[in-house]
Amino acid sequence: MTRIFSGVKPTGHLTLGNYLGAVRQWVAADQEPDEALFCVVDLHALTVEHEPARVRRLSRQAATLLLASGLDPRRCTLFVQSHVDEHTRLAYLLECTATDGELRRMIQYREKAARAQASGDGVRLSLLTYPVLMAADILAYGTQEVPVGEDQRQHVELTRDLAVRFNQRYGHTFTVPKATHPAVAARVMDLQDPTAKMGKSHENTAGIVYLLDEPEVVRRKVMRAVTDSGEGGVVHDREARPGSANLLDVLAACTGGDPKVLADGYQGYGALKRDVADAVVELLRPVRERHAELAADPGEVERVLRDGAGRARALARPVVDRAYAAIGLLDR
Ligand code: AQP
Repeated sequence: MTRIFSGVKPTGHLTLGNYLGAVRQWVAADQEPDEALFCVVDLHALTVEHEPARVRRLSRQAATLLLASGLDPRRCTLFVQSHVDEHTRLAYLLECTATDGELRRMIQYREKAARAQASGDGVRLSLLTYPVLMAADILAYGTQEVPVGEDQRQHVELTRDLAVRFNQRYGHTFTVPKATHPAVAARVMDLQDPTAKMGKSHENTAGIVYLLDEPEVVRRKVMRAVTDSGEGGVVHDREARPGSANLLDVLAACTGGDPKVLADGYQGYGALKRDVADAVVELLRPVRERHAELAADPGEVERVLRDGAGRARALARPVVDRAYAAIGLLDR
């Protein structure tokens, strides 16, 4: 059995990008609880300006949505990052392994630091070190595979580099994980700006489909999606026609088809958008319905998270203790 770990940040409402790029893969992984770990990575939400009450609300909502999407607490461990201290304990050792230069090269750091600077906020130190905490999240569990969207590829590469470096310096301690991505829709693009990722913390929400959007809102957003002008009808070309390629990718991910083959079936964008809207509405319908049921019973979600944290702690502690011993710290 393969041990997998992945997480979602409570920085906004979960999007179609989160679902197709990551969450759907988590649900598909038929697992034992100790082999599949999924986490609401709340500490990562503190790396940019945030409102405490909102982070708390979004953390609870993210956990509820993950259950509504089909994660089964009998087959996986679902927990909140800040409930398991081993993540931050290990992060410090990995900060002693990473270099300033390699963290400054991270694309997400550059983009988010530029955004923070432009809005007049200082760049938090934790924004720079966030990939190290993410590496700790992953390495603490002896993770083999990390199912994530394409945008996390560079961070998982860094995690691999840190694991290899630590093992070479201090003796074999960590399993070296690899990222896995879905075959289509590994990077769902914003419907209003198809050259940018659909991101849950972006300000212009017109191009973002949220998992809890009502069907008519989903339809409106899809029907108003920016498409591309050009000869030759609907084609799948991510470079030259990012808008239509994105819609075809979403349709393919929802219906199980091949985006290039699907393109041949359309003469114009109107019909394509209508089919995409229908497919997304149907995909999200059960998630919304189940979310409403679960949200009515917050005690159940809290129980799942408490149990999950207990299980996660028991798995992470021996790995982190081994790392503390390997790096030269005295036993407690
Ligand atoms: N657009 C996307 N397409 C495919 N996969 C995506 N993921 C995120 N966006 C897309 C994947 O979802 C998982 C959880 O993402 P996250 O919570 O770590 O980050 P985020 O949703 O991108 O939110 P942020 O960091 O706050 O970003 P912005 O500022 O862009 O909104 C991950 O596996 C991710 O790959």
